[in-house]
Amino acid sequence: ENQIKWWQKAVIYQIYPRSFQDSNNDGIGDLKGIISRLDYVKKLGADVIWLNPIYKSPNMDNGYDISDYEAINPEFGTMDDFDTLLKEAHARGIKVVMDLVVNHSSDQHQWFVESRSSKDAYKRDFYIWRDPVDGHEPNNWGSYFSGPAWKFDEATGQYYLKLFADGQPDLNWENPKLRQAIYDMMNAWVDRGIDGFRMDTISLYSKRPGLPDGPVMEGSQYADPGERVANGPRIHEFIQEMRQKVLNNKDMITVGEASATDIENAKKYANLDGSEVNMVFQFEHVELDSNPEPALTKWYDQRLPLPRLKENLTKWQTAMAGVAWNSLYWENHDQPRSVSRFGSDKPEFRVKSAKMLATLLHFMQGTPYIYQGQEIGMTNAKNFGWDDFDDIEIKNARKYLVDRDHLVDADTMLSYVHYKGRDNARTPMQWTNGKNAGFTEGTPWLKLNDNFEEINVDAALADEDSVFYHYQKLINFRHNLDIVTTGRYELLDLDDEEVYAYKRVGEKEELLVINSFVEESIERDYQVPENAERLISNYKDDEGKTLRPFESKVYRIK
Ligand code: TEU
Ligand code: CA
Repeated sequence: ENQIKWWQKAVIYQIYPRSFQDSNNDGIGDLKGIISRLDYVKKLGADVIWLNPIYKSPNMDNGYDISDYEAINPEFGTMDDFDTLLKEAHARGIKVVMDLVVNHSSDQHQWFVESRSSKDAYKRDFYIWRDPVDGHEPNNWGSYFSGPAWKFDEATGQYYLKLFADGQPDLNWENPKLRQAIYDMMNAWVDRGIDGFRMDTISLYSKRPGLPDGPVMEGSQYADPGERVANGPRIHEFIQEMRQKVLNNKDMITVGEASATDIENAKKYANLDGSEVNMVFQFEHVELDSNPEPALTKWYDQRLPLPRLKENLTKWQTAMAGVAWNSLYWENHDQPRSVSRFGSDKPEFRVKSAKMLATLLHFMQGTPYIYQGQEIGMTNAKNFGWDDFDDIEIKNARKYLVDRDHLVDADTMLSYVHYKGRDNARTPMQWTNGKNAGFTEGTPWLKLNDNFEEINVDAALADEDSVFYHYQKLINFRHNLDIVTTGRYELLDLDDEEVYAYKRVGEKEELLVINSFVEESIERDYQVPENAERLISNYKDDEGKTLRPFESKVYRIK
């Protein structure tokens, strides 16, 4: 029998530092702000915080373009502030996970400055340079942020690969000197006392030899970068090497962000034998509601039929069991607000559906992640117009897909962005109903969601029926009820389009988890025995077979 590891019973709270809490009123969240809110995280009950990148960066992609991996971005504070944050978190029993962004750096990083300086620079091969082909890009790969995956550099007359923004050149993992430089940098952070890494775009490090063209996506001039690049031939070798050179024998928590990763690869990354990382973020369940036109990728505003979500999550629950470990998430800084996407943000259903989604996820097998604001049911920011967005992914979608390629008109794209855009999750945290929701006294770097007068932490803490206290209870169950970690997952009624019900089956007991996704009352008979104990629900009472709007309940059956 596998022994339960601490991170299999842990709940992780994700902090997007820019938008969490500003301490000096420059409109940008910072480390001192985070320190001042650690008691809040503790009250929620989370075991770990994961910080989005806080390193030095010109912020082309909000810190995912790093110009110095060993320096704190002055906007966020100093290294002393960071050490204080670490100390204060540890004093509260909270672990700290740092983002690790090493598929690419910023074009301002010293490595790239040297690399681009001449064709025979010592660090030339820290990045991926190719000659033009017939005056064009070296291959047909598209960028994740729309447009081509290559940028021409006048200085040496070559292109460099950049799967994301122009300012994010891809690092060349084939080069052992580069890999060693990354491991040295990681070890410096380990020595500082951090507790783990969330590894950005882990599936993209190993590029296929020769960088071959791919099939062009219908309606586009580019090949899908995910299919071309993800899980390349040396990827598991690289991760195992990293494990040996940095992480071995250390009780750290590691999660790989693995876009375009299937079960087979996930089983290797997140294998319980500990050879690579503890767990991965898989992307399938957040890509089911993508546009049927491949060239429009994620940009869409239609809901997916519930059976498709059930089928997908069930596949991951079942295939990983006993072999590897899942991460569980609805939200992060790249995803829209779950209550707007999978539940309902109508005032009469927001709290009910936010709790329902929380219960559905938190009784599954894996390590749950809560993204800041999710625990109070924050919603998508529908008050944003084209001039309000900051996110480069949104801006490039407008530039390439609307203005250059005319794949959709601007109004349709705006509707897609309101549904799926990343800025929905990046609006400042809503602490109070006062000025700028208590985030800053200055001018916030990104507009607030205009519903902060109703939806804020003060209100949530004052209401014993709030989404916040629901999450608190769920975290408690994970800590105290082993079956949440170990039970066998069993889906009920795949074809039911209105209810997502499943069981967790243990040796002596089982849990029955019932979640309605509809705004009406419906009838369902799950043959709940008389002596079943109702562990948690989003309604005060139980009407048995009648499920009220977004009703969610969990029975413990012995
Ligand atoms: O995201 C990686 C990733 O796969 C993105 O394409 C993601 O799918 C997209 O943002 C969703 O629309 C990571 C970070 O989480 C993201 O914030 C960064 O922008 C990206 O890497 C580049 O570093
Ligand atoms: Ca600040």
